Amino acid sequence: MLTRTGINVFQSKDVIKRFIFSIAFVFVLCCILHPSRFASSYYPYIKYSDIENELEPSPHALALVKESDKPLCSLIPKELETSLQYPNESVREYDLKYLAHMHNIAEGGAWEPPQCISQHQVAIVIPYRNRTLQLQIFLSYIHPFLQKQMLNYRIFIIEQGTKGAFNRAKLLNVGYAEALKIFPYHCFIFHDVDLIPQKLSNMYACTHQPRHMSSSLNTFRYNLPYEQLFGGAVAILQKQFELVNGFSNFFYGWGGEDDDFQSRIINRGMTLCRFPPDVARYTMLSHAKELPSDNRFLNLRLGRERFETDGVNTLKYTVIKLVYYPLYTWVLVDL
Ligand code: NGS
Repeated sequence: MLTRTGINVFQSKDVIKRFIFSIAFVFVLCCILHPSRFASSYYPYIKYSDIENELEPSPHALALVKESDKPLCSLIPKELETSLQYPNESVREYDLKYLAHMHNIAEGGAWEPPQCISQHQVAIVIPYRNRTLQLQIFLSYIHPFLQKQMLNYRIFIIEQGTKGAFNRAKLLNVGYAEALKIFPYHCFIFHDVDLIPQKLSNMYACTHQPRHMSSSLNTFRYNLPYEQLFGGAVAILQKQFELVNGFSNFFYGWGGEDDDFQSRIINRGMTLCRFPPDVARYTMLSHAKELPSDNRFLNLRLGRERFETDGVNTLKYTVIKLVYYPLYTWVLVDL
């Protein structure tokens, strides 16, 4: 049968079918190449108004308040909306000494609100080697930031004392183990030293589900490069970290350890969450890009078989030095 234009009706149906098929094919391809654009609900963004409901208070703090004459601090202090200045990049040793004094920071970089009992008892663990200037900028910025959030916190700098490839994940496991020797923290924040949070509403506290904190980063033009990204700065409850057996100790060199950690969490039936992109905004301090490790994909693939046998339950290290500096607890470690 011919139409007025002379095209066979069956032929034209075929053209339409092919057209629809091509569109579907391109769509599937786009989904594969850019999962973050098409699967934005894969891990939920918590609504701004729900942030308070999602925060998990420390049971230890709730027990403490019964024996104290101080009241509980609110979960989120008021007046947290303000944007912050970019940190001062020309910070000096002298400024840092002054900071500890001015902000009543206890030895080892610990602080808690004087007027109430914080509901968040947080260990901030930073893996470190050779980034003096970034550390100074970070410390001068983060202490006043955390105090405005009324947290009970301590900053741990875990430095790899040995040469050779850097092992970010193992240092974080060490930070976890060393922190628990000092205080029963209920919440852990694993944080790179080059990340500067831009919004005070980005609470440095734990949510019911593990949270990817640095999801809106200037170097990624405030977009997620891929949906499963769980690196940079993350918050997880102590009990959840123990349940997933912490990080793998196998990842020497750059890349993959955070993806493995993400798989451990999902494998244990948890999900990830994120604060809204305009809250989870970070600036990255500039530095040269690390060379990716050749083993990272292999480690990642084999990692699944090691969730139970490689982690905090098999962690071995030697503390070379542990010093309570005015702005942080420093653990120099031989991995
Ligand atoms: C992935 C890495 C992650 C890393 C992420 C973002 O490719 O470890 O890039 O890196 N995974 C693997 O290499 C397997 S970033 O651009 O922030 O330096 O966190």
